[in-house]
Amino acid sequence: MTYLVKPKLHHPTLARNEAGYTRRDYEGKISTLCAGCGHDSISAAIIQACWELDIQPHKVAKLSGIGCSSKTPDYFLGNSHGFNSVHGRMPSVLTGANLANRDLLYLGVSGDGDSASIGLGQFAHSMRRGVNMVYIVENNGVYGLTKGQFSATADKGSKSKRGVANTDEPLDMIGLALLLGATFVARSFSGDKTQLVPLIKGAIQHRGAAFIDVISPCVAFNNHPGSTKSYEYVREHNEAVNRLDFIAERDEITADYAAGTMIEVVQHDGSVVRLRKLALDYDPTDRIKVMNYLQERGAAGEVVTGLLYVDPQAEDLHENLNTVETPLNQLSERELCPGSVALERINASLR
Ligand SMILES: Cc1ncc(C[n+]2csc(CCOP(=O)(O)OP(=O)(O)O)c2C)c(N)n1
Ligand code: SF4
Ligand SMILES: [Mg+2]
Repeated sequence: MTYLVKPKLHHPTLARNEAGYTRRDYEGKISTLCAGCGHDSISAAIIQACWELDIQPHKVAKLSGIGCSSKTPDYFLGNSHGFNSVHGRMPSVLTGANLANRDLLYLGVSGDGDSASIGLGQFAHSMRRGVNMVYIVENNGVYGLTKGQFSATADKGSKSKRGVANTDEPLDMIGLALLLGATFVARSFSGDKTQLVPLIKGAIQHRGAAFIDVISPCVAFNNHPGSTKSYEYVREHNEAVNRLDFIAERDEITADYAAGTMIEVVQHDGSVVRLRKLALDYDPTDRIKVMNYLQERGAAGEVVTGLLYVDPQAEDLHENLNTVETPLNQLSERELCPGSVALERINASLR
C-alpha cells in the first residue's frame, strides 16, 4: 500500500484514445516495489492494453490477494474498482463479484505464492468454472513480500540467493490451467512488452477463464545465477511459439503475413487474435497436443511463451448457470425473489 499519489497534471497535448482518456488516466499511485521488479513492467503492460482498447476505467474491477504482486493494482487503473482481498482468496471474491455484476471487466492479479500455494484450491475452481476474467499470475518463484522463500513454482534444483537448492517438484500453473479447462492460456515474460501487451488485450476480449502466467523476476531475492526465474535465465531459455497481433473488432484487418505461417483466431466479440507461428507445427486450439508439447519442451529446459491455448467459442460461468443478461445487482427485489407461493411450491415438490 502506498500513499504517494502521482501528480494529476499532464501535458494538454497527450494523445487521447477513443474513450477520451490519455494513457496517464489509466495509471495508479506511485509504485513502492523495488526498482527493477518485473511486477512494475506488468502493471505498465496492463495500462497500455487498457488504454489501447479504449476501456472505460469505471467498467473494470481489479482484485488481488496478498504479496508484492497483489499490491500492484494500487499502481494502475486508479479510477477503477478494486479489492485487495485475503492471501489466496482473490478467486472466490472475484467469482462472487462477477456473479453479482457481469457488466464489469474482471482483472485478477496474483502471485505464485498467492495462487500456487495458499490459494491453489481457489485458483483451480475459478478455472474449472470458466469465470469470465483475466487472471494474471506474476510468477517470480519466491514469496517476495516475506523475503524470498521458495514458492511452489520454483524449479527443482534451482538455487536460492544463499545457494540452497530447492528439492521439491515445481507446480506448473500453465499445465494446471489447461487441465482445469481454462479457455485462454498464455505464458509471457515481464521483460517482453511486445508479447505481453497483445496477450493481455486478447485475454480481455476473451469470454471465459483467461489465464496468463507472466514470469516476473524478483530482483531482491531471485535474480542470481542458479535461479530459473531471473532475467538472464528467461532471456536465454525463452522459446516463443507465436507472435501476436491483437485486432479490435473496429480495426481493419490487413494481410501482411505469409500464408501458412499465420493463423487468425476470431473471438466471440469479433476481435481477432492474429498469431504468427514461430513453431510451425504448433496448434493453439488443440488442448491435448498443447499439453504434450509443453511437457516435451519443458523437459528440454525451454520456457515456452506465447498464446499457448485458446478456445474462441468458450462458454463462461454465466452461460453455464443460465443467468439473466441484466447484472443481478441491477434487479429489484421483486425480480430476484420469486415470492412465498413459489417457495411453497418448491418445498412441496421436495416432500
Ligand atoms: C494467511 C496468510 N499466510 C501467510 C501470509 C504471509 N505472506 C504474505 S505475502 C506471502 C507470499 C507472497 O508471495 P507471492 O504471492 O508469490 O507474491 P510476491 O511477493 O512474490 O509477488 C506470504 C506467505 C499472509 N499474509 N497471510
Ligand atoms: S521483493 Fe521482489 S517481488 Fe517484492 S518488490 Fe522487491 S523485487 Fe519485487
Ligand atoms: Mg512470488
